[in-house]
Amino acid sequence: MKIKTAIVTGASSGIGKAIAQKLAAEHIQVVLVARSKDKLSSIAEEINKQGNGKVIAILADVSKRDEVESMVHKARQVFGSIDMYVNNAGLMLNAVVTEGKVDEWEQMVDVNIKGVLYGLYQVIPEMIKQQYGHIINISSVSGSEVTKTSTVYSATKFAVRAISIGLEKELAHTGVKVTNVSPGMVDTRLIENNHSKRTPLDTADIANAIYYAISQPDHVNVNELTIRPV
Ligand code: NJP
Repeated sequence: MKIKTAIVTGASSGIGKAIAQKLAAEHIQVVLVARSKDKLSSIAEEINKQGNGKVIAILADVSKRDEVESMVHKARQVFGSIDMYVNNAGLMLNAVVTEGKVDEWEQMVDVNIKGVLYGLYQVIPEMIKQQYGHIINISSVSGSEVTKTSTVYSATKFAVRAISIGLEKELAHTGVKVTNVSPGMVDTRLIENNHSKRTPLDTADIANAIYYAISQPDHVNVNELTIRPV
């Protein structure tokens, strides 16, 4: 495995935390990114105690371009090159168009779409230069399906999937891989108000699927992963 260092956004809870734990357990050095200082510090401490991959925490709001730029800069100062970037930070707020909750729509667009692009902008040129890297974009099953309550959230996740599809073509022959991940329901705070009868997946199920994608041989690019509860 060529991946030695990874940045995981939204690592202060849920799926991002599980991805960071899995990568560190596989001896990858991880930069944990989110806005909650205390949560990030305690996750970093907990992972570092296990003594596998070293982990550091950097605070950043991914919807702020300058904060993403400075986070990636700091990550490079500590770890040198960045081999993997996991665009996981995301929000699912009230998404119904007819209720007109413009502030919520703007937050979702800013974090779920612009946040993804800001991260890519910072890491891709170096990955192309080193002829190696892996981008993981966390979209959703809502990136290919829309319900009457998910319109705006789905729009942002369709956008993430579109970015993954286009980026894979842009990066063909560069050595940089792109994987779009579409989770179904996963047991995190994001689905607090969900009343589905299916038992949600564990966050570790998503982390394990991502590890499958990154542990393939150099010539294999797993472009799409959809993971749903049975
Ligand atoms: O949610 P949650 P998940 N800047 O709320 C961070 C997708 N997904 O793990 O900043 C930086 O536990 C926030 O950190 P903090 C979903 O769309 C999920 O379920 O400290 N970070 C926290 O660490 C999302 O893309 C399900 O508040 C920001 C993290 O994001 C991804 O999975 C299904 C931020 C959110 O953790 C992880 O969500 C599906 C910002 N501006 C897709 N704003 C599911 N759970 O069922 C938020 O299809 N964060």
